[in-house]
Amino acid sequence: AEDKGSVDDTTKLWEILSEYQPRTVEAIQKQIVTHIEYTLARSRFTIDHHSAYMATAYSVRDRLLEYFNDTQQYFNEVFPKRVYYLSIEYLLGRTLANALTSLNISGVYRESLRELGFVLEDLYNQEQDAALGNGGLGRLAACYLDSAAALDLPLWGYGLRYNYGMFTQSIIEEKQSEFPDFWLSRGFPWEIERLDVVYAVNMYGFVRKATPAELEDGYKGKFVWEPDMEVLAVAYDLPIPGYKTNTTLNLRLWQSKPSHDFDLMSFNRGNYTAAIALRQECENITSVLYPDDSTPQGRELRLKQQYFFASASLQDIVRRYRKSGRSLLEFGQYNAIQINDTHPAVAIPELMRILLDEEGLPWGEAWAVCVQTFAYTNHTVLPEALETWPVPVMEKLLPRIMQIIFDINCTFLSCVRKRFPGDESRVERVSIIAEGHTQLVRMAHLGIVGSHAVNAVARLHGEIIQDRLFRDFYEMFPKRFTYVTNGVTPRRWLLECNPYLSHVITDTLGSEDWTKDIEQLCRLKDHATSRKLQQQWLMAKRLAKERLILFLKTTQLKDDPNPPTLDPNAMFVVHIKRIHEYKRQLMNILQVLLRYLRLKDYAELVTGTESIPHVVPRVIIFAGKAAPAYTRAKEIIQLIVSAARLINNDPVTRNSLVVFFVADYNVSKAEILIPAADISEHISTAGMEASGTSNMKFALNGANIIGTYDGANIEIAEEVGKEKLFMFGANAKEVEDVRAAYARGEAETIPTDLDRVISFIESGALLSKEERARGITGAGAYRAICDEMRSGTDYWLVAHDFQSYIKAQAQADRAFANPKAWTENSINLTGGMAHFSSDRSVKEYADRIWKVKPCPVPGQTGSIEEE
Ligand code: F58
Repeated sequence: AEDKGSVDDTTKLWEILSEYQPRTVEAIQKQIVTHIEYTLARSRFTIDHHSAYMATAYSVRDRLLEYFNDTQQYFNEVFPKRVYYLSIEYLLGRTLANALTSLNISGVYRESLRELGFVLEDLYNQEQDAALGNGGLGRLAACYLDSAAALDLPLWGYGLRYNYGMFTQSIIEEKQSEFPDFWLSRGFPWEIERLDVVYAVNMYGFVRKATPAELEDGYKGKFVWEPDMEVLAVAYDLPIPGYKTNTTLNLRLWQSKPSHDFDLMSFNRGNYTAAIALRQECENITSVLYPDDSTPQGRELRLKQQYFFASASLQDIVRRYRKSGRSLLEFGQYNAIQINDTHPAVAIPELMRILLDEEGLPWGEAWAVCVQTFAYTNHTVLPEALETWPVPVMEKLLPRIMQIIFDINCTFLSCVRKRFPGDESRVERVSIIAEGHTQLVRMAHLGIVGSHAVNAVARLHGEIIQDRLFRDFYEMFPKRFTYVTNGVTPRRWLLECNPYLSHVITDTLGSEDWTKDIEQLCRLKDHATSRKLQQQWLMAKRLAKERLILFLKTTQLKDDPNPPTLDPNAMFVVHIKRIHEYKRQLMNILQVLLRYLRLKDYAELVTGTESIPHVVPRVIIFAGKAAPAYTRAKEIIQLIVSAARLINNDPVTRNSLVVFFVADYNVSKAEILIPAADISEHISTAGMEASGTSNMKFALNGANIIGTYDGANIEIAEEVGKEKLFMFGANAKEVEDVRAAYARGEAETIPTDLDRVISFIESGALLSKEERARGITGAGAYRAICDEMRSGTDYWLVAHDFQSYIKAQAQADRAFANPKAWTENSINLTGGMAHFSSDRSVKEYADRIWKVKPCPVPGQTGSIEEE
């Protein structure tokens, strides 16, 4: 970067560099064709949809890069306080539509492509999802990047460039099977490889004291880490365009690669096989995203990923800051680093290592810089999901980091002892190191101790972490704790995914300003009773349903010889998220089975009719992935799939009830499912779902919520009025009480309706043909589920909440039967969702936690094309 080349007069260079590409149809067409010929080396005889997509993407990328370069240059000039968002996951989904929308050039591209013989929307479908995340946490990170760019905040994201993203899910013999997702196989046109941005990351080896000779030579630290392995981190930059602004931010993803220097080190010399194996080990670090949604694997590779990520990012951040020539003591005034859950928390001791060993700062000053810089977001209260690392593992892999963590802990615990003399049990509770047979590093404790702010992701979640999970810490640092309720970007999750409704909204409000100034949405409520709007609203919903039906027909039902008919007038109920016991997909499918049994009862009474009268027909859709090692979650998927098979093939009920499990749920499928829903399910056991974000996406698209008093459901209910939603079940406090009663041995008798469904499963009704052929009888694969339901003490309170859930479902049926009132309600839901835009969330982080201000890139007026 220091090498400016040998040209003295750069006037010409600058002149050309500051020319923006024209945005005319003709210029765009030329550029696309140029990419077809020169970038992809295709001829007119070999151009297909995929190469047309690639060429279009490259041409859009060229435009993005103009803004990107201007933005980075402007940030360097102004040198505002910057934010770095560290997340080990980003669930980005597709980019093309998003980039076109942000640059406001979809129309001119559509036109350009049309003349070249392509339909823009067809090209969207050529793009593979970038699925570098598991679920909500990774998708939240992606929404926050979008909002930070739209708000002109000087923010960069850092992450890992996994070769294999979230696994591909197939349903084979009614069970989940996982396949690798090699998302890069057909090329990823959006990134910029930065072979010149490379850092070495140390691993293994030992730590020794610096020698007097080294100190004399200018070495600044007291300790020297002699690593046994050195891995290189290469940067890949992904431009993040801001919606209708010049700002284009950066998501920098690191890929691991072996270091050549290290091959030449003495112990490798001559041992060719070992050297190759070592190179492989280095490459493996960013090879695969961990598909675990519940428990840390305790695997060394995962820790390697985390440290590799933290170290490369921190080295990059410190280097950028140092270039400005400012003092490291002011580092925290110019840099805020947000750690997204504990996965990047090892960045805290890593910054300490850089400041102590490489920069020679004294401990106290280095620590003050750390705490001022870092902030930590917690996303879970599930104890099994709170990360810990065995000390021996960390000591072996990261000897210097382990030493620093021990020192941090020692200093921290002496403060605790001073404040609470004699309270050794408190010391044990808050220690970063958990004592026991094997000592463990508690990453959440490290995150809290090393940050100036710790935030939950919804209000209830905030209360739970203060009162229960981190109570001792809250007593020590009450000001450190806060919550920022999650939000979702209205661009991807309404404007792009639901063009029908967006059009209606823009038409009603008289402008498209709501896409940037989300408060405008509130004005929809003034029109909720308008007949005209209600009709348009219904039509938009219908179009979204038709699109989903088409999708199901061409995928799911493609090979079905006897597919169920899908009626767009039916109530579409959607339950999509990771499969987990606490999210209670089980409760939903049991309810569906009860509905089925009741329909059968009813049909018996009214025999001879084509369809069952006076019943609100339902299309019920489930989707989601189970962690590959999570047996119970996989049994739940199997239960849903086999129930769907039974129900969809029953001629008696099939006009009133259809059930799907849509395989391989991802962001682009969510974009089809969410706009089509009339109702969505957010039915976690209260106190367990930190926030939830799909609840917001559904309500934004006018879908109602059947939900528990959990996470952000509570705040949504407050915002729109809880009578507008279908809320049910035990609240967080009651869940605690019920569990305490269970623990005392006070089992509950299970409700009759639930008993009926369980008996039905136990009768063998859901066994597959193959299972029957193998002589299996009874509950088969669902034995454990049935037993747990019958126990009367199930930990997730499915049995306890069942009856009130059934009631909520019945209320929904009744409400849906009145389309006018339903539609009015739906308009009011969308109108009430302004608060759940990620623009609002990111503003809160910026004001309250990061203390950063927007830094709008001036840019050339008119450089953004108005359509
Ligand atoms: C989710 N966590 C929460 N974790 O469950 C959800 O309530 C919340 O809305 C969302 O974060 C955003 O705050 C979540 O998605 C993961 O996927 C982890 C990935 C790494 C392994 C452990 C789970």
